[in-house]
Amino acid sequence: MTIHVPDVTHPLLNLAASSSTPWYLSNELIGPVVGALVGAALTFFLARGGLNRENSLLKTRADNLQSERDKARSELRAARAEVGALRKVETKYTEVKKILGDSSVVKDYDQPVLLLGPRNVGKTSLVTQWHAPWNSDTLESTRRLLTSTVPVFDYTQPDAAPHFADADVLTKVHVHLKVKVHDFPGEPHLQHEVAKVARSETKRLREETRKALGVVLVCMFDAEEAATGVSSETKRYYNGEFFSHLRGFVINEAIGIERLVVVFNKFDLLRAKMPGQPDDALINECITTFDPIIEPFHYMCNSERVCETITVLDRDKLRLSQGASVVLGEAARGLVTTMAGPTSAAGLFPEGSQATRRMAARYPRVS
Ligand SMILES: Nc1nc2c(ncn2[C@@H]2O[C@H](COP(=O)(O)OP(=O)(O)O)[C@@H](O)[C@H]2O)c(=O)[nH]1
Ligand SMILES: [Mg+2]
Repeated sequence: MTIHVPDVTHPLLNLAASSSTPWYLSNELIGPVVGALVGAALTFFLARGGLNRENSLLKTRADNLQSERDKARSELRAARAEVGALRKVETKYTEVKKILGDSSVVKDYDQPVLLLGPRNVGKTSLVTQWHAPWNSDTLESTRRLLTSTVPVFDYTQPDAAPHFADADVLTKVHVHLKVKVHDFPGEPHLQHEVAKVARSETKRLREETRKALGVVLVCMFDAEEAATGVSSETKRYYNGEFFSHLRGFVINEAIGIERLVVVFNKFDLLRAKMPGQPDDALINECITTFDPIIEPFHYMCNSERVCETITVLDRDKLRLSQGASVVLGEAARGLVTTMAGPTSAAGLFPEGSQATRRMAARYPRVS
């Protein structure tokens, strides 16, 4: 049997064999171990220092985030309160808007109408027929300008105007169209008033409606004069000075003439003077008699704006009265057409009761 003897050449065995110091206390072994331990300790301490720093940074960040969150929370609370308050305002505003929307605005537009003609021709009788056809009082002669308004047409425009209390709310507009009648005295020496009123009324109407409208002239004649001859009163009233004065203002557009309505009043007297003649022939008789007198007007306004009609306005014979509503319709036609449209204007006239336009056919168009 063979006994195996360890190989004494192994360094460790050799070491142990060669010294009295135990092998685990030898310098060769301790040095690296201590080095490793010191290294590990250093690494440990360094790493711990780094972690501490990181930790405190994280803590600072966490603190910051928390205060930001608190701030955001309180802002959210404030914003919620504000939203609540605004909702209340919104509810109130919606209610107010509805009430404003249901309300309406009233607008009045007046067509100026100037009644012209010598004394006793029937100017005041015409106004009385427009206002109170049942009134049979004897009229006093008109010594000064009398002005009054007569309603002619009302209509409603939906969503037409911003409400004065809130421009975002559109409200209905109830429009009242009227004629504003100026009943002048028939004396020629008081005629300067006519041009003055025509100028101020043209200006007012254009400003109010923002349309190129003008005044309506109603020129009245005593139809009986077609049989008896034109009276000196009529000739004196419609004199050259009167026309040239007006013409100056028409040319420089201070006066706009919307319509010229020629009225042959007291037609009952003409019928009595020329019995057996149809009205149509009598109208032609009037045109032949009076047209030369008002001829200068034809050169002041477009002939399309000229029309003529017959009237009987005697309050003693109310049953026979005729034509007052035709004159009113013709006077209002321009304003109603411009503001409410041609269909509304057509409704102003009962079937077949419009003025004729025979005089206009005798003249060239002027603009
Ligand atoms: N026969 C008749 N008389 C009338 C007619 N129109 C008015 N008159 C009368 O004529 C007179 C003068 O009328 P008025 O209206 O005061 O005329 P104005 O001076 O132009 O205002 C009054 O007595 C009226 O009754 C009519 O168509 N026929
Ligand atoms: Mg009068």
